[in-house]
Amino acid sequence: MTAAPPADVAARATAGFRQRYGGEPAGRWAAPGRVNLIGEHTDYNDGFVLPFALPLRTVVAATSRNDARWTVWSELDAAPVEFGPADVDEPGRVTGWAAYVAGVVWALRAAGHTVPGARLAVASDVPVGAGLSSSAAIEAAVLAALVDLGGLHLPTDRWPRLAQRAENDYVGAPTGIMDQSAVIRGRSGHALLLDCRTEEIEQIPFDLALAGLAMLVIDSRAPHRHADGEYAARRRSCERAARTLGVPALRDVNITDLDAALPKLPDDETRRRVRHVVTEDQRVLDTAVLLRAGLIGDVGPLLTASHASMRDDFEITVPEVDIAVEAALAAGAYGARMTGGGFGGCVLALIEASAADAVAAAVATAYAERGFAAPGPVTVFPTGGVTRLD
Ligand code: GAF
Repeated sequence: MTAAPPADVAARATAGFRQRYGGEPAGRWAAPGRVNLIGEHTDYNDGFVLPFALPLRTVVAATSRNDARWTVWSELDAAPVEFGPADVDEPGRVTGWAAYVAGVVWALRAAGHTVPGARLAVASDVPVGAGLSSSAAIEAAVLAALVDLGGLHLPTDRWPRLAQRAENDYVGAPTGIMDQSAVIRGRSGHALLLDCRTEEIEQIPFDLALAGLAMLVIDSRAPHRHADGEYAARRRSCERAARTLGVPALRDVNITDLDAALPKLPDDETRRRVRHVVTEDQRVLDTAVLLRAGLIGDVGPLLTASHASMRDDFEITVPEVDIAVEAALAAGAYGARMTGGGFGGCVLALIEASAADAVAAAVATAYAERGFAAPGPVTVFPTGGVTRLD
């Protein structure tokens, strides 16, 4: 099964705009979801990640208005949400999905920009709660719309930090820079190697079709259990460990120093958290070496090792994702791992292009045997980042 083409979602955004506001939008802006090939919970440790943008998009149809107010309608809700400067300037006042929109307005204002009032209609094919960065997609699409509508001077390489601030400081989620970077800076046919400390990037060719391969993304449909609290706890644990080790961030613990560093940590749990981050950074760099050499099929074992590290050391997987990984590997996947923040979400499996149906069926059977809700498999390929459609 292939992802829905972007035209459908763009048409829905336009229809929503016409119905809510009357008339035509001044433009439409689209931003993708992302999948992370490898490098989990390394971004807020100043480390390395290797995500790519997905062919599933969020589209914002918008027009400016003369007063400093923002009205947003989304497919997620019947009624639009309206807010003004007083709501925006007090982080947390706008809640739910609209908080991501208010957060972008807030972050732009906090950076000194005069943000135009706007009417926006949002449609999305990026599933919410599946760990595919639906939040970064709406942030990026809204940001692009407001920058264009207001004629703001804001180079795109500054967009990821700004969108991250919206999420960290307005919405209150202590996430890193990976998702916003992937959905803004992603390039078609490439995976994005990002140094999360310097924000330097390398676009690495990642042509699955040329290699006769495919990437299957399987929505585990596991309900997110305590995801927000557990994510924040992992982050705190990593930051405490870095302080104990006397380094700015865990990125500064080299793989060759790991054995010497672990005994300095106070308990087994912290040692396992650190081991995950340090080995995961190395797996990202090793994956990048293989991709540069065009050896896509060879990254499979690194993906599977990443999953084991998340399961055993970082403890962020749940039975549904572990079973999906096991079933995909048993059905012949070269490698498989959970992708994203954890506690549910999606599993990706690197497979022969011809094996998509068989691997998806194997996972579905394993789920049925355990009484899990049916998984949602889809094949994906790297697409470009945020863009103006028209
Ligand atoms: C979530 C966060 F938003 C990212 O910043 C990243 O930490 C990821 O979890 C885990 O790698 O998607």
